[in-house]
Amino acid sequence: MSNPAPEPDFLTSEERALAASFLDLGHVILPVERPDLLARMRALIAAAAAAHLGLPAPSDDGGFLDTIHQRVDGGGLNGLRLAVIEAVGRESWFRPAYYALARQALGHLVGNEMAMQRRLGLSVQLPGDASSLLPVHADVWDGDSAYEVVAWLPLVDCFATKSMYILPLDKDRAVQARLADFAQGSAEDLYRAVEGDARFLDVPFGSILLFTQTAMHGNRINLEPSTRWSMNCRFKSLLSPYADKRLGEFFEPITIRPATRMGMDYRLPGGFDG
Ligand SMILES: O=C(O)CCC(=O)C(=O)O
Ligand SMILES: [Fe+2]
Repeated sequence: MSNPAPEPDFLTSEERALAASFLDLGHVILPVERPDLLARMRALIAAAAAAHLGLPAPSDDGGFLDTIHQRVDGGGLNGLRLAVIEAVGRESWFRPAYYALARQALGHLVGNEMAMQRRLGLSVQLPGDASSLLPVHADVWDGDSAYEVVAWLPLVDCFATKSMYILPLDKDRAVQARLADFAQGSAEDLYRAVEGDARFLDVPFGSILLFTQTAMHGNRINLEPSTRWSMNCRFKSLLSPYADKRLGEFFEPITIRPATRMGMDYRLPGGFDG
């Protein structure tokens, strides 16, 4: 006798498992869906960084990025970052490739009609450098929509202080409920209060972190001997509420389905009462 077929349900078991994990922790870490594209993306970035420094494209992209602090110091860092981000912006395939790294997971977590951040973020953190740190924050406190998911992509192995930290949702919500108690203090005071619960995420190259920026997160001085390179990009359901970061400015629609396009374009005829 064969087993009876399972009851039909609206969500697949895969969707259910990913949702449960995201809603429980506020983040998930997954293997990228297109390692081939990830390799191309990193090669472009390594070549752009090398060109900015007057060097030939490296043969070992990961090793080159990991050791970039041997070739640039804190003073040259922002120029390097901007040159790389500009090179990325010139490649029209780069954002579709970024999306393709987590297409299925974003479909499960966000939706199948999405808006994507137009300009990708790039973070480079040299060992011991305190100049580009992000103190503990939730982006939603400062003009982002609560409906966003951040896709955070390591270009080298990121772990411990070379990575970012985030609070698990239960701890985060408990602190946010009494955030007024911290209003007089500094961001560092707030960090001290949550430090014990902060999880520095282990996100090796080849994986991608999807997190809610409604949970407190940030980074600390990179105490590892190698340089952190990561990108970040926000995705949201196209028709979900927007905050300060508007559709058409900060966000661009990437997957409008035909029924939505039909609805957006349709105008009711005037002067006709049925
Ligand atoms: O990359 C980091 O360390 C923090 C990133 C962040 O705050 C964000 O993407 O919202
Ligand atoms: Fe953030």
